[in-house]
Amino acid sequence: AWRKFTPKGFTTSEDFEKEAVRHIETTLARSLYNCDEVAAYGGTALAFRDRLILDWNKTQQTQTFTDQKRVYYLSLEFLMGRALDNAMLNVGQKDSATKGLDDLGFRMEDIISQEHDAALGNGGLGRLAACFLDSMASLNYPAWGYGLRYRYGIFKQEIIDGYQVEVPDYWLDFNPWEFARHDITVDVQFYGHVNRWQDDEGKQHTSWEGGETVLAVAFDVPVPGYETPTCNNLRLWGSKAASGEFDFQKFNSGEYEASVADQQRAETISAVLYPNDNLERGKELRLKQQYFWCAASLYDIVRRFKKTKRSWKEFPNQVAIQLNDTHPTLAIPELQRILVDLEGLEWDDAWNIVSKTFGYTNHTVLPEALEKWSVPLMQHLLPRHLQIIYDINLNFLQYVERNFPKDREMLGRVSIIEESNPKMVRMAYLALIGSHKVNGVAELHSDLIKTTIFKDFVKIYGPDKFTNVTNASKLGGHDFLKDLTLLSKLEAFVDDKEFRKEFREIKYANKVRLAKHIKEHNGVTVNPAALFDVQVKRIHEYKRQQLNIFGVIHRYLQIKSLSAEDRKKLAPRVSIFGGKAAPGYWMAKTVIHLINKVGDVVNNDPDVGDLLKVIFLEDYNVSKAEIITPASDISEHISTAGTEASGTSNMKFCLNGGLIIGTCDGANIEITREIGEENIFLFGNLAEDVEDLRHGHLYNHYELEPKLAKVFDEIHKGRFGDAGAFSALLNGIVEHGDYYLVSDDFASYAQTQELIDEAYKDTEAWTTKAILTVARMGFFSSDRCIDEYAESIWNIEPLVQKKDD
Ligand code: 26Q
Repeated sequence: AWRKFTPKGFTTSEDFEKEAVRHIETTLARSLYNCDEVAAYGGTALAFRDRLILDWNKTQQTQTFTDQKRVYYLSLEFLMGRALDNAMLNVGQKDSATKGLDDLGFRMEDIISQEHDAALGNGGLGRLAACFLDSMASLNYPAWGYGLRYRYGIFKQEIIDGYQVEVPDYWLDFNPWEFARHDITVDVQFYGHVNRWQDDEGKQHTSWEGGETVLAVAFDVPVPGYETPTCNNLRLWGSKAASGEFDFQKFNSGEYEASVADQQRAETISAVLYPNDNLERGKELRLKQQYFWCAASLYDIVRRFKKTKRSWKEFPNQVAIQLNDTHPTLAIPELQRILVDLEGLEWDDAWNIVSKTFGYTNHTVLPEALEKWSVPLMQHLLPRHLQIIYDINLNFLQYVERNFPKDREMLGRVSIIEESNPKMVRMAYLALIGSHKVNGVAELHSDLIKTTIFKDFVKIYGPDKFTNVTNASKLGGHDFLKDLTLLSKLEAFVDDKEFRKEFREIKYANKVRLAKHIKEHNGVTVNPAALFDVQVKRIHEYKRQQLNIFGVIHRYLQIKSLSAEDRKKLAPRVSIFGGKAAPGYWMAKTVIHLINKVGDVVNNDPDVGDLLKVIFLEDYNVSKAEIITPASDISEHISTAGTEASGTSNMKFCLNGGLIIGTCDGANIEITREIGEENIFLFGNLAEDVEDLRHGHLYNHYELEPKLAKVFDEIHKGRFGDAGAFSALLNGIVEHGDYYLVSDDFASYAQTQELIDEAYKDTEAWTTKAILTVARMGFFSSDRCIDEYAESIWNIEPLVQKKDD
């Protein structure tokens, strides 16, 4: 609505053209007469950027003047995707630009696709952070994101001979959306030693000295809200050698190579995003990244606070800091260090401020994903922080001892320090102890953390420290429907013939578009009338892509066993997979290989034809999701119950008129409650039974489910190439306890897939399910989610700007 009052810059296609051409000719120094799509993208992006910048400056100025409480969202990942389409959607005037580009001889779609994805994230956690930035701006919250400016985002995936190959993602060649602030820098210290002394009045002082310094340079990215003048800031830190590192001394004394090496070592810190999703492996460089980013962000936040001349007591009334998982946990001892060592506060006063400031979001209960860092490594890299962590722990354990004198075992269980060899710092415990609220990301998950990993802490702090904020998703430009608040009104149209027809036509058109993409990239012709069955997400054993591909093989064997006559009764299906495996995760890579091998066989079998196609889409990312998600009839969210904290693509698919097959896990449970159980295909064992089933596998003899045994026989016989390539995958299920319960859930899964075949044949009933699903998804808007954080964790209010005259 704001836009209607304050149209800054161009409002017509002619004016847009003028602006775009001016940028192409001057800012980009390109002559119009060899203007290609790259230049046209540049001109368009710069024209819209101009409009954003004015709002951005204004918003920041208003936030400074008003000086109300702000929230800082600390995340090592922001999976933003492309910015131009979003800028056009939020600013308005996309139609003028489309017309203007058309006059210049370009198609908007081609111009949008020139932009490189900002792929600074792995998966769900990074995408959630991007949605949150969007909603915080759209709802006018004074909010900043803080992250790292990786030179390389998540790798690009190529599939070569059915194997994943990783290619570096250099994305910064031309990025009109960032502004280097060479004047905004922070010195970040590493290594060195701790000094303690007493001053004349007998007061103890501690300082951290020596070591090396790396410079953090701010790069700012505007974050526009939807139909509002609020434009927030995402500040990404790049690393650079501090002056003095690459200095003339070394240079002049002939140590040129050494000084270049110093410089490169500094720049390495922000060079690359770690491509692990839900796995931690204590690498020193990762810890350096974490501290570098926490230290720079905290310095920046404190600097801003100090300008207001308020007393330190007021800090938590002015500043909320949200920790996106444990990755930014070092911000806790860092703020304590600033307050005690640099600002001279008493320990208890400082700790009171620290623990009121932070909130911690947990995104996993998987034991292999819980962050731990070795004490010797931390001692070496961050000696003062290790001391502070020990002091935090000492105070905490004394408190526990006073309150639970009879439970001596508890102290070892809840200690921040794990007494292993080497000793380890448990980051989740530190994050929890240093925060005023801890939240899980879906109801089941929030319940699970209270009964498993944080069980003792519920006894210690009481249940109120723990809360749930169910994840959500944003509706973007390519989505099926744009306004979530209007969604529920759709329900009234469920019987409207015209509407139902249009609804189906949109879905069909989206499937045609994906079919075209598949033809171009995979060389396979798929029938858009077939049921499109999609599983796109990071490849992980707990997400069970293996269950899906075994189900596909089962389907293939069934088709082969039927007469030509009986085959005609089957429902045609396209099974679509996509997702990256962490480069060192061999089992996940094996699953990708199997999917591709099955595709080779099935797609070239003349007996099968349109009845089944198996597609692996290369390099799944945010911009590909914009083509894939709206084209699905069924998507798969089939994690072993209790393992997927929430999932967010499940919501995205439902919002786009697709149905889902899923386990009773993560947000699937709440989706079911919202849309009605008649509109979702649930199957499989429940979370409460998983532990006993696993236990049974380990201590009793277990039989493979018979249909799955047939599938394994065919793989063993070499039907999909060398069986040896898949032996580890099969043995994990047959011999090593089937940790993810693939066999236990197989019959239920296969049966549910048959139900889906039947349901899809009834087009009218299917349409009803799909419409009701979309209509009932309003709860999963990231606007709702952000309002919950603002109210129950951050205690902040929106800051609505006055209308511009
Ligand atoms: C940790 C240490 C060292 C290197 C890497 C990491 C690391 C990186 C990324 C650990 C975890 C992640 C990402 C986790 C993630 O994406 N979790 C997902 O978060 C979503 C948003 O809450 C949930 O919907 C998903 O269920 C959850 O898996």
